[in-house]
Amino acid sequence: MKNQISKFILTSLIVSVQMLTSCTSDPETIIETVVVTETVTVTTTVPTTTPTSKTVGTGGITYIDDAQAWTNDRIWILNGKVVVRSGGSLTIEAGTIIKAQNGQGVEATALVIAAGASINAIGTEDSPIIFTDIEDSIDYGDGIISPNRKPTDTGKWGGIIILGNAIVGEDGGSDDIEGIAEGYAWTSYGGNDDADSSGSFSYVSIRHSGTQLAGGDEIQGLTLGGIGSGTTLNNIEVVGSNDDGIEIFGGAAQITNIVILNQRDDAIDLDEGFRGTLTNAVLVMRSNSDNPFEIDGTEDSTGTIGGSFEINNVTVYANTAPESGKNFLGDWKSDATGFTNNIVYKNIDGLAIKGIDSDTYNGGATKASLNNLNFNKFYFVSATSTLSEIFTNTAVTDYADWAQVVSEQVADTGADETVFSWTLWSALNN
Ligand SMILES: [Ca+2]
Ligand SMILES: [Ca+2]
Ligand SMILES: [Ca+2]
Ligand SMILES: [Ca+2]
Repeated sequence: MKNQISKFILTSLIVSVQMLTSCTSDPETIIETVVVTETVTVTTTVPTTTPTSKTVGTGGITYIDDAQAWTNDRIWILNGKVVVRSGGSLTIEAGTIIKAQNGQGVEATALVIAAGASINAIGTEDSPIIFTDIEDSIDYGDGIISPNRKPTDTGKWGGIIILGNAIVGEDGGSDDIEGIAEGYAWTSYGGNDDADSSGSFSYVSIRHSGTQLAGGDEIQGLTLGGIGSGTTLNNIEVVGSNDDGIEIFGGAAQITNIVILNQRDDAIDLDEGFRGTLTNAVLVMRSNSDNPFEIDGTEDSTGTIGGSFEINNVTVYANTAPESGKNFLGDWKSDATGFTNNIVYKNIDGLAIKGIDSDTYNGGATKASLNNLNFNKFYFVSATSTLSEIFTNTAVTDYADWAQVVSEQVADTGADETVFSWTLWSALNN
């Protein structure tokens, strides 16, 4: 502190000399330059004006109803449910690290963006936004890899829920999001606007989520309910979710560039007549993962609210040493309709598809009619597996029209992995 004062006085003297020189030489101006070469070494600790962390929430439910911004000059700590309600907005600066408290059950921490609210979390390839748990010691300057957390650590906090007003295949066209609470305005999602925007969510890594919330339900790393196509969703990584990686309830979201690593249940889970698209994904199973895809259809009992999904360009890294009853290769069920296209599976020896709902299976292997369940370009990379083994749990008989076993990956099939250099998955593998 003393040295800092000395520096201030020196600076003041220089300014004074220049002013005096100017005044006394009027009207002819002479500018005299004083060069200070003395080096001032600060040896005392200067108190910082910003705290190294800031806590949001008090352990119960905390509402954000205005415009808030979380910046990358401190660690943001979430404590309990932090809910951005309709009309509110949350901006998260590129590179920001957010850590969630470890509370269980009703005390579990989650970030909820309600329908009518917006999130603007826009990271970059060089500065992604990281959501993790409070015991993760990662700090600014550590890069993408945590010094202490393992990528298989799961269930340390709740997760992120974003809700909107797009069409949802549920009785009455709306629902309360599962696993968090019921009967609040902010838990409801679904409406009539498939072009609805909930903001932007880009270059975000979500880690170690999936602790049990109220009601004993777990939520996924990222839960989307009734999200419209006006929402920007791209470059999203979910690591170590204790439930699904991303679960989507209805809506028309268009999501690109996804990495799901080490989830316990399903990597991508679609429900309630999702009518959007998922494009370019890498899905990496651990020994106790369930499926890369768990796809359900509409839950509207009147049958009037349908909706067909599209999944394109995915590489699935299955697990060569799965636990008993784990690591299936996908489950399309409950009248799911949509198109799954250009999927590469690796590390699949001994594994099989869990099921393909025969009620809506078209077998046409094209998306000519999206009100059916269609598949195209499935590649199983294996030296030992056969198609009949892979499809043994299904009633499908014409799989050879759209699926093949290949000895190595065919060029330009599956995901474009070059876009994932910013992810933890890429850092761990390179
Ligand atoms: Ca789930
Ligand atoms: Ca499952
Ligand atoms: Ca699931
Ligand atoms: Ca589901």
